[in-house]
Amino acid sequence: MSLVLGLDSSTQSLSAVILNTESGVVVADHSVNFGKDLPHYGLPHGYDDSGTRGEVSSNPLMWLEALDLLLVQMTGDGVDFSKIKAVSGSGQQHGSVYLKSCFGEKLAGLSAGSNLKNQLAGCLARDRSPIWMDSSTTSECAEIAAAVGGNEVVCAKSGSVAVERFTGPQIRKFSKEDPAGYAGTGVIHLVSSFFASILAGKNVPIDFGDGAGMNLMNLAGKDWDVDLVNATAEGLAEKLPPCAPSNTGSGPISHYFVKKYGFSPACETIIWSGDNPCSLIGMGAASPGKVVISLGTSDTLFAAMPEPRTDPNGFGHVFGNPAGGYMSLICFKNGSLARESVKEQFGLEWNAFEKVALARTPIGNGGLMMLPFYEPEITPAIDTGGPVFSEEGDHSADEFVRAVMEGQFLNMRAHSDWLGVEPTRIYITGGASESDGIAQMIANVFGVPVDRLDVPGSAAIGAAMRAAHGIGEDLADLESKFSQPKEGRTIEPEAGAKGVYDAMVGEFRQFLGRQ
Ligand code: XUL
Repeated sequence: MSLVLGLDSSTQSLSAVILNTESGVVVADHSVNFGKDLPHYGLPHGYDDSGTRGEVSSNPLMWLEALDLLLVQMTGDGVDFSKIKAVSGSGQQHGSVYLKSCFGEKLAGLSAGSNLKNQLAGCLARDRSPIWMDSSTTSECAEIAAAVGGNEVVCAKSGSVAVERFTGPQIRKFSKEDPAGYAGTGVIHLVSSFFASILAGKNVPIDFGDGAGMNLMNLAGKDWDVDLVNATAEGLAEKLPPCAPSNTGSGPISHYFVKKYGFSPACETIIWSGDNPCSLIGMGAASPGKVVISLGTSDTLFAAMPEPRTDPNGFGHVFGNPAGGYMSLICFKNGSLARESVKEQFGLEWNAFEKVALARTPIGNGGLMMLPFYEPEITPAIDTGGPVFSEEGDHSADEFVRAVMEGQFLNMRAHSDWLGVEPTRIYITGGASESDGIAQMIANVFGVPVDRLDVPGSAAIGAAMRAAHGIGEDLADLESKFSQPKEGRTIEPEAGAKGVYDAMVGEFRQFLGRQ
């Protein structure tokens, strides 16, 4: 039997899947929700957005406690970790963890008699981790861009213009606001490489997939870019772990997990990647051709790319593809966040987002359009202070539901043409992808059939597939077992919808331009 473990540390939860790569079966699927299961951190959605200038952060101690809790719960549910051959993981992208130089030594000496949180708390050089939702670093982005000769240079080197949520601008802000804390930082990890280091019991590299989301890595050279690193903060080169290909092995699992949870001392660890690069693998989209929309806390649209191609408007990104080559990604912050706001405003259940509610309103909402930006949006970078309608008046709950979804996917269509890919089919994943109403909306707005995969959580599945690939299993074989569309659940576009949305996408652009 060949079992591999994939972990996924996302914005709101930490999840685990175990795959049997011989039989093609998902044998375990567990999750700890930060808000519900660890309420004592006071972060109901896994993050603190109380900052007044767009700061959004999380608590690395909560992540550590979640890892122990998840493994305790899985043991309680009868999971036997001794058969796991390899483990890897997926982390929310861009978030950073600031550690003192003692981190590596502490990891090597962890005692199974205590827990991760108590043993590693003293190694934090900063008690908060800024995460991808943070938008507070506009001036640091401008400073970095100016120092290297403009945003065109940042984009040509790193695959993205300087972006508020990316790690480099976040590091610069920390170094300016807390010089002593920055000076006391020995190593800066991403969420992905932080967890990967804990599993390996030593500091491990940052992979090319997630590393590209920092404004620090040179895409072509696949290593830290000296100019960008120097423009970001003094002494940063010494604080960054090395960059490495995503399938890099980092040795056997730490003795902490062997003694405490019964892992085999021969279980191999593979370095982690970001959630979007892992989803690319989990969706079977590692080779160019498939366009994926992931519907999570944020919505993202991504695809493998044969050649790195950058967004002239600066909203899209190029990351490393964990299977080699590159991937494009566009992130829309108002994903589930906006859908949840409408649900809460009208006291609705999720089934309001199903086809049945949409059937009560016409395709195109009779010309009513919404800019669905409940939070400051990333793509495009705009803060409308809340949703904006094209027509004043009291709008019904049904009109709101249609308007938020049409607004989201028209915005996605309007901002993805730079990819130069005309999708012929779209694959969707993430919590909201189970909704037939949302799937139908995507099929209608893009005018192509929409498919879902048979397995849950593509980021965790992709992480587990990467673990198997890292110990020599064939990726194409893994894709044929775990990344197959659910039979009989393809959603076709409705007759006449494409024409309505082809016309509306131009009107949406104009409406956006007037803000
Ligand atoms: C991608 C991004 C988000 C996070 C969410 O650039 O910021 O999709 O990765 O976890």
